[in-house]
Amino acid sequence: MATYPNGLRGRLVRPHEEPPPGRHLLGRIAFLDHHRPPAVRDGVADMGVHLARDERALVTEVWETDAPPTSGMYQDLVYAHDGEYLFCAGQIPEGGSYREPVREAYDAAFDLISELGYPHVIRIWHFINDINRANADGMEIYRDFCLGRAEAVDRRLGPAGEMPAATGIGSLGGGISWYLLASRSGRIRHLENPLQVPAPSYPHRYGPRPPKFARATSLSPPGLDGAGDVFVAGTASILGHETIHEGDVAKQCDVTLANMAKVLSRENLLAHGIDDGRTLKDLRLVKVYLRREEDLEAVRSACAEAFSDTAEIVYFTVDICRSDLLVEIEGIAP
Ligand code: 3EB
Repeated sequence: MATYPNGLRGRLVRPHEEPPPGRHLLGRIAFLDHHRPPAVRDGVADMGVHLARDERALVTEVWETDAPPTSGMYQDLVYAHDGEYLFCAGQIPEGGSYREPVREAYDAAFDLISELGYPHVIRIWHFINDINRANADGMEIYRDFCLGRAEAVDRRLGPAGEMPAATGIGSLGGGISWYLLASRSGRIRHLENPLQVPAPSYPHRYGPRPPKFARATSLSPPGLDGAGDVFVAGTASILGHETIHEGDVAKQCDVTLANMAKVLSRENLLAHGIDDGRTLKDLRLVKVYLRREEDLEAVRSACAEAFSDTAEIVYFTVDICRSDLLVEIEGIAP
């Protein structure tokens, strides 16, 4: 189980499992076989994401900290904050176009972050139903989503505004479910991967506006050296900006793992001014997304070899933002 030096820790648990003594539940994301709207449930900021095809896949992600949180609703978002960390989650109902509702959802989250005073966004996840399908105007839903996100980010942060590590992946229902973590005083550094074009600089052929996220984000307590916790974004078989090894899941796994290793490497952290390093064996709370159920054994054996025996790893069969991608992996290296 991952223990983060700064008090924030994510864990995968069974539903209704209580936090350890002295720890508090900041937020809860249940991966379900249906979706569940964002709400405060039993005093906890909670949302259910439709990501499980059957009961075997049900799992709950909890974010725990050292201080008791205050929770509530802000517009359509559920949130909780403890003085140092903010968790916030929302769902955008299924619709013919996501550009505007995504812009509005991001606007609401930016407002919440500034009102409550948690300016450093650490990590964002987006689960997008029918991600590869066309919207009402014939635009792929992922591209439609990226358009709204880019406009919201431009408006708040300007065109050079930096966004944290993110995941943008398919889901099985519920429109777009998304959540984020932010910090009040933590030191946030966004990392890129020298093997990959930064996503915000992807060329136009991938959509009218590029995806806005960093390859990884490091969260360290102020005043302490080192990388702290490194949140690695959803990572895939992309070199430069191009998908590599179309149709070959084993090779896509290899490139994905090599990309993750590169982002975490001492060489890369040094290039970002951080005197530290991580390896794949440090990763915890690993989420693996695969497009085809039949690839599970191949992906599982690649991951078993790459990651630590003690890492928590979950597998979800969902669509991935590019139709030629078969696998995407994320994790956290404390
Ligand atoms: C990629 O590297 C794969 O749109 O927020 C990974 C992580 C991907 C996040 C997002 C997309 C996103 O382009 C896709």
